[in-house]
Amino acid sequence: MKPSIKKLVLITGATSGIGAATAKVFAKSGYDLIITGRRKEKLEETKQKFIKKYGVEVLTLCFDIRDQNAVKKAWKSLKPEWRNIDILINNAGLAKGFAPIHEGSLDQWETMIDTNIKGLLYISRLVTPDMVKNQKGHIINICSTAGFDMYPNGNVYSATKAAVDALTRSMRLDLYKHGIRVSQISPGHVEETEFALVRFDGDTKKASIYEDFTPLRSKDVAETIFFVVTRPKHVNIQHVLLMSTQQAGSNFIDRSGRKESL
Ligand code: NDP
Ligand code: 8X3
Repeated sequence: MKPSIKKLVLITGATSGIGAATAKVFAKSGYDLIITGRRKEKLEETKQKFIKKYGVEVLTLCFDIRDQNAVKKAWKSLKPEWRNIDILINNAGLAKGFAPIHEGSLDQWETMIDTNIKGLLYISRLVTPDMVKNQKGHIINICSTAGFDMYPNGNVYSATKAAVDALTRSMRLDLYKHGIRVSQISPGHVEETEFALVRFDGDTKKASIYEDFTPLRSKDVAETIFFVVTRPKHVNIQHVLLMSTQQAGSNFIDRSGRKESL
């Protein structure tokens, strides 16, 4: 179903996982897109595919979201009409490592803080002035169950997601009087992503964390995001916390086998 008015969505971290699945759901529905990430080829491949398959306009911005100047440069490279973002999806993020606090890696902590908190702030600071000027817009922050429900060895990743939650609520307080909706999506475990592989530095054995239960799929999260942004303008779904049926909390997962047919 095409939206009646063409809308522009900016999705950070659209080269894989939740961001890529979300880009597809929006492109399929006729939204124009700005997709970002560090992997240029993936962005280009997605762009060509969406233009051909869905007839939408797609722009790619390749930058490391931790680099304030790179984010600024990418934003400034956009023509003014591409800066009127209707929907900003702050999705780029990652976990690095899985160690107790007394053994954690400072480098990994910095990577998570710089990406999940500072990166989200850099892009939001650039996109929101035009939203305020236009008196409309919708921001979706991708948080996590980890931001509310801690688990052993999750420490700094959880802290970054708790910060995302604080920012979501603060951003809403700053922006609601300008007609801007701020929403948050907090998923539990999601497969069809590179999340675990990235967390464990490409160690496929350690990253095999979804084999004994059925987690959410990236498309489940993408469809939830789509539902949230397509409510009537007077409705703001502030927060969606979603988990697979076999997960009841960060520390409660039914690992008795995959139950695909649930
Ligand atoms: P993926 O690893 O599949 O995707 C992460 C995306 O973030 C990639 O597109 C990656 O692009 C981008 N990214 C990471 N670091 C940077 C950076 N420094 N600069 C620019 N882009 C970056 O994981 P998910 O899809 O699972 O993760 C998406 C979001 O969902 C994250 O915020 C994550 O914390 C959250 N989440 C994930 C859950 C899960 O179980 N998978 C559950 C709950 C929340 P590139 O590598 O090209 O730069
Ligand atoms: C990702 C989910 O539980 O691995 O945010 O932290 S978890």
